[in-house]
Amino acid sequence: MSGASSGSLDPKGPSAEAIADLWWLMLGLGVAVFVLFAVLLAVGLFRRRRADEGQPSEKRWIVAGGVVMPLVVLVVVFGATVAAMRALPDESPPGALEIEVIGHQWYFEVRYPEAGITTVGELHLPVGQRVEFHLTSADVIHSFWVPELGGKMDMLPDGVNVLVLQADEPGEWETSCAEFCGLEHATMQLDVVAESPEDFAAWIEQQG
Ligand SMILES: [Cu+2]
Repeated sequence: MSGASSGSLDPKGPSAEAIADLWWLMLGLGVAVFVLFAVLLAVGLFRRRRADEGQPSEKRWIVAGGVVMPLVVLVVVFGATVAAMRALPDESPPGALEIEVIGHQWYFEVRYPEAGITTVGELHLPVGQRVEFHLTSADVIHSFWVPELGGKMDMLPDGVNVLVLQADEPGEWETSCAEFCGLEHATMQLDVVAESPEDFAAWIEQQG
């Protein structure tokens, strides 16, 4: 199950990959700005002020470091965020597999309407295809999140939220409810199994 190589920084599908790329970009920019300012601060602290130094250059530093640079960084992050959002699939092709996931206090109910199968605490999906998840809740608000595949999305008692996810390679991941939903929230877990379409079909048959 979840080991050293799992989580949202070990993406196994296109949605998670777009989000992870964005995360690395933001980390890189943050580190670059931090290092730059740490160096400038050190230089400023240890340098002797020359007697003939005037005020104008200080103003330039404030405009460059306090206005221009944040503006550039924010515009880059905004652009990358919009691009990542566009990369997330929000609809699935006609005939795509539909899986209903219903949050309960405190377990996940998983239904495969086409096959007429219901499981609890275990979710199987075939790799290499977009799957349409219909998320809802039987009681309070829960949240569905498989970090390796992307997401997360609320499971609401008064409606159905649709999330389209795809797994690019087989794997098994353990995840849990991502929204505090009562005393046993921490025990509300979901085992996710991504497998080849053949294995998935065999599993469906076995369940039926
Ligand atoms: Cu919950």
